[in-house]
Amino acid sequence: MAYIAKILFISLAFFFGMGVGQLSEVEEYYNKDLSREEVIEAWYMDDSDDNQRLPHHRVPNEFVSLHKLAELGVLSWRLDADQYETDEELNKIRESRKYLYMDIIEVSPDKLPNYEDMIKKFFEEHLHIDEEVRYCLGGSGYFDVRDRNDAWIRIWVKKGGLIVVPAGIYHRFTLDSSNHVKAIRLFAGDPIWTAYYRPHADHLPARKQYVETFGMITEGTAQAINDDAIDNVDEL
Ligand code: KMT
Ligand code: NI
Repeated sequence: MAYIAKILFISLAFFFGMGVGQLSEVEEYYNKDLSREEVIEAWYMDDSDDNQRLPHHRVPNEFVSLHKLAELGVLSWRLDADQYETDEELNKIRESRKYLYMDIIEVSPDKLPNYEDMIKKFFEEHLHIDEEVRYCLGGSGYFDVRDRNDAWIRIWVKKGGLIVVPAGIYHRFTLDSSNHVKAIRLFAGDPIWTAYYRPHADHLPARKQYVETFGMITEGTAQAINDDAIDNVDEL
């Protein structure tokens, strides 16, 4: 499907008379997106209360594009997780977004203290007054976020995927059936992990700010926000 979309996109670019140089830029941008989609996939969830670690696709599937996620303030990158200790791309993201703090969390029955409690807490719908930034180094997991109509979008983050869940968005996390994830937690400033559970967080300034910023956004603006975030990083 993605392949067909790519061919179509490039044919259109030709049709509209882009030069070869321009085309390779377009293609490079498009390839970047396609490759990001290998480690970050999103879809609307079904309504079943079955095992939270199952994918919960709707029938038929309803995938959600990374641009659509950006409309909700959810940003993402793909990086080389095997090089995270010396990765210039990661450093650029950290510099431009001020993620000075970083640590590693491993979620699995034998690695995380209070595993059962933590797993329950992660999956309760909540928000934070700061961004939740996670970079997956191994394993995988699901970040679920609410869209503007309060429907759940499931975001599957795998090795190499870096995700920014914006301040004030209602969300939750669960492991998938692989039962293991190792991730870097990034934070701008001194880390605050406090979760405010729904509905008690509705009155918080961070929630109001989120709704104001992303509640009525148009597609064009969202695209600009995401492009701007990625460009800012590339410029450094
Ligand atoms: C969180 O805050 O939900 C987590 O840290 C989940 C584990 S990180 C992949
Ligand atoms: Ni959270």
